[in-house]
Amino acid sequence: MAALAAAGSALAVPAMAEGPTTADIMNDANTPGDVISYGMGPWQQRFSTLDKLNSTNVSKLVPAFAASLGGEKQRGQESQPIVYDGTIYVTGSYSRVFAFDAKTGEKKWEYNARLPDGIMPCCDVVNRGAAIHGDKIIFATLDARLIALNRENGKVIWNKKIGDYQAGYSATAAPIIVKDMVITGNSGGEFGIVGAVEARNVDTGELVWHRPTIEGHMGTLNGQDNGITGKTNATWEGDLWKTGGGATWLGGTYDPGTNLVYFGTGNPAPWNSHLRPGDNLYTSSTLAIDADTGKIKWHYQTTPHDGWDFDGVNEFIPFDAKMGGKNMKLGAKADRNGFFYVLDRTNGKLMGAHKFVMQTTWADSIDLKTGRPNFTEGGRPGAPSGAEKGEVVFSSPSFLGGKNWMPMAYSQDTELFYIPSNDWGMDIWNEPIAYKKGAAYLGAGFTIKPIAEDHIGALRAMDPKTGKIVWEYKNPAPLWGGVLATRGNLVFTGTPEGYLKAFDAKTGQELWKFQTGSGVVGSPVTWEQDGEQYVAVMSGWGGAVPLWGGEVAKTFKEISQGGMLWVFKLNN
Ligand SMILES: [Ca+2]
Ligand SMILES: [Ca+2]
Repeated sequence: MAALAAAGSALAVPAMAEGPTTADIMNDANTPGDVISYGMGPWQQRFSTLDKLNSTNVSKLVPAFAASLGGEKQRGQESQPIVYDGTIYVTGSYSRVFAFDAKTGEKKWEYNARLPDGIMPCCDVVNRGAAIHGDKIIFATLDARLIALNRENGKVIWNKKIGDYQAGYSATAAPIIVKDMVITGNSGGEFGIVGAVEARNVDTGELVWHRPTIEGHMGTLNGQDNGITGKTNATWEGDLWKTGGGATWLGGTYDPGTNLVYFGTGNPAPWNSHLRPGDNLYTSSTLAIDADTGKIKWHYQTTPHDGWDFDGVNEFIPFDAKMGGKNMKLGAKADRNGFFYVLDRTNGKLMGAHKFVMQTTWADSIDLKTGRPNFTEGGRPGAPSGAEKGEVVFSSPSFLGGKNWMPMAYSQDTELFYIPSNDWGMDIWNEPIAYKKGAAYLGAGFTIKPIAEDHIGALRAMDPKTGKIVWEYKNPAPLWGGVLATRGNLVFTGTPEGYLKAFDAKTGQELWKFQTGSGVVGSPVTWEQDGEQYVAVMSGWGGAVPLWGGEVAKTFKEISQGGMLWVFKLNN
């Protein structure tokens, strides 16, 4: 009876969740008064229609306030702010969430996840952002959990495990909201985990569907078996698919028109490719997954039989354009492997593939008919013999990629993609390795090296129709932050040297910069508040580069750590 009474009262007084609905989130790109999704809209183009701040007045952009994440926990701050109803929400390093007053910067609340000893993030203790829905802020933690907080007070509403951290699972991506579900991936490709995409009920956190990314593993839908991914042993020999990697560690995008969720997948495990002959599906790929059924509709593999740690996780950004005289539904990805791919987003057909970096040693070009790379002879590191390491090869891009996690932007005005890229190479070799739960599973070694005298980082404006680089800005240290484009003819991105910079979107001319006191590896956003246009970005140097940078580390050895939210507006 008690249960019935409770149900009755719930019906009589429906628990109306105040706050953004799924419909509001789908419309985020058209509502410049708030930022309620990662990427500023389900397509994640990171384009704002605001133009009060523009290339003629950006020189008058000044800080409105700054807010510290405080404490002793610094390291990489890769988050993108969420702005809603007078509050700015940011995630911080070490699985923290903060709510700040959007007018004053005063802290409203802070949530610190209690992380166990023995978490195994490969590439710093970062987090890339939260999702907002109704009364909740939802984010992923380094011990592979998804947590929903009450956005008014930071109290936990639900807390769900998405992987076993003791087996190397973790999570750092911003979740996305699709049809009242929260959809997320997992991290841990360097530990022989199995990549997956999963959808949960946003109100309860209960699992709706789970789709592994490695062939042979069973998916689920509403607690029932939902078909094996691919066909067991079709592109993997023996048992290696059981610990095959393919982590979906960067999250995904969503296209309401096709109802497809696009997630990239990471490297096959281990790195030593001689142990796993075959294409190793669906690693180093983009997967298009039906949002309702959790089934893979199409896939495109950027690096078949990867041997360089060319994770294919980079964001796949839907855009509409005329190609070959036809209006096309397209999507683009700037891959770790140095090529920029344009696909038909309805079926995964390759429409174009162009280099966006100085050098690709592993493949010359991409065959537009087959969609496969034209591999370079001798470009793959050699097989170990017995206990001896295999032949060392010089490879470019380095495993940190022509572009890594940092999201590009697409301007609907210039019709260009703005790609935060890096020119660097590596010596790489293979070693013997066997899988052991919770231990690094590489079977490879590497040293990263610069390949240019004057830069590593390069922000590049790419015409997706022609593959032409329209302009580039070179930066001494590696670029590691996200990009924002606006209708004000502006492109913003941060540098490890501590600057947030603004460029002319058409010409690439640098128009403004501000020193934030630590490296900027977060993703900037913009919104309108009380009739004025604001810009916000996180500052705090870290991420994979200082951990794995090898010889390029000299470009950033003087940079201090930090943890600040910076907010700017025009000085009127
Ligand atoms: Ca909005
Ligand atoms: Ca990887």
